[in-house]
Amino acid sequence: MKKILVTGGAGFIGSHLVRLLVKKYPDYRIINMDKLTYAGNLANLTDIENLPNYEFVKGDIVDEDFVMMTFDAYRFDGVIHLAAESHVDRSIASPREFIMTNIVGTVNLLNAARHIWKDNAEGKRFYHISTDEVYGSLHDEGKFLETTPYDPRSPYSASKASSDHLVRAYHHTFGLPAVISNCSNNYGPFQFPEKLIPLCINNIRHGKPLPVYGEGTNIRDWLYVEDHARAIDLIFHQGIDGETYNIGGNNEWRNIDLVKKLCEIMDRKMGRHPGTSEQLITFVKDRAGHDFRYAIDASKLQNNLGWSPVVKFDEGFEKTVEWYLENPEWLNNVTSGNYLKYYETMYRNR
Ligand code: NAD
Ligand code: TDX
Repeated sequence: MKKILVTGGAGFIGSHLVRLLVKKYPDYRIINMDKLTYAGNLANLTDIENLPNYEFVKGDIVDEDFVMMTFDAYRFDGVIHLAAESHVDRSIASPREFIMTNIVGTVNLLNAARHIWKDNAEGKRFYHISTDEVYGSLHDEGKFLETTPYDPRSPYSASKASSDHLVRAYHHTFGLPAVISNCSNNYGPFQFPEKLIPLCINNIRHGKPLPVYGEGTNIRDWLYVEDHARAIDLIFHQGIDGETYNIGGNNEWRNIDLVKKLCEIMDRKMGRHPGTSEQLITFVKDRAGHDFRYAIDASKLQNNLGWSPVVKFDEGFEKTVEWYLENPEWLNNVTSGNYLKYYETMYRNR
């Protein structure tokens, strides 16, 4: 029985990945290691938590002894590393946590994997999940390729770029079997409502302003989270060591257009008069160093491994809105307590 460690499995993307792996591979043992920060929520996994091939281990990847002891105890065959501080605005407010988890935490995992696989790394794999933001910011033309030079511009993307470099260095220097993928913006159920889409859904529910940074002209490429999870499964099993794969939705939106589309769907689904939610749109002070545009060329993944997104944006966006409307207790739960304090601090001066 293969033992696969997923770090950050209680977060947004991690929970979708854990669900996919646990259901698809009953002969694998999936171990979810998560610190349960504000973004980690075991309620994301209630439907699979009792399955016999799933296990949760609470712990901090920054804790070197804990990581080493856990690797020694389980002798994992594979690692899929998603645990991270993931919100750009938080990295601007407080970069240190990002350095600790995203860089030091990744090094701890790399060292532990190297340690348990030192005698035989045959069939083992360390898979590092990264982001398109490491490539920097685009103007109107062009897309990021796997060969685009790194140019991270926020503490978050700098910490992710650093961890990518370290994974490559461990592959090159120590022969650690490792792959990396860099994905564009994900959307879907279970995303913490600090990120644009769930934040706006939640605010529309409560008739609160929709804070659009700057003029709302910044562009992001959006991918349905289950398509990302499918790509991760494919790359984990069929990717080539030492390679990097870009993952994207080929689905670029200006923030203001995306928010307007969301308003239209929400009005329809909530039985509100068309145009009601759009009135909540409020242009606020821009994010410091706000990257203008991200766009991914995912043709390597498509050509080499045969992946392409299966969820069309219209369908995925409707499904996402429906999920949040049908699960108000999930939203209410995560928006209480700490999150409210964070929200007040973050938006006080905007
Ligand atoms: P998330 O913030 O929803 O979840 C992160 C998870 O990591 C949480 O469960 C949290 O508890 C856990 N975690 C944080 N610090 C930890 C620590 N020190 N030890 C153990 N666990 C810890 O993030 P997400 O959006 O699901 O992103 C997952 C990964 O995918 C990240 O590496 C992120 O950089 C990458 N990524 C995200 C996106 C996106 O659009 N969300 C796009 C591309 C890449
Ligand atoms: O309140 C907001 N208003 C607003 O205009 C928020 C939270 C965001 N925005 C803008 C900033 C971005 O241009 O919307 C866009 C999307 O913002 P986020 O949801 O914060 O995502 P982004 O900064 O693009 O980063 C995301 O994609 C890449 C994830 O958070 C990262 O983890 C991932 O690596």
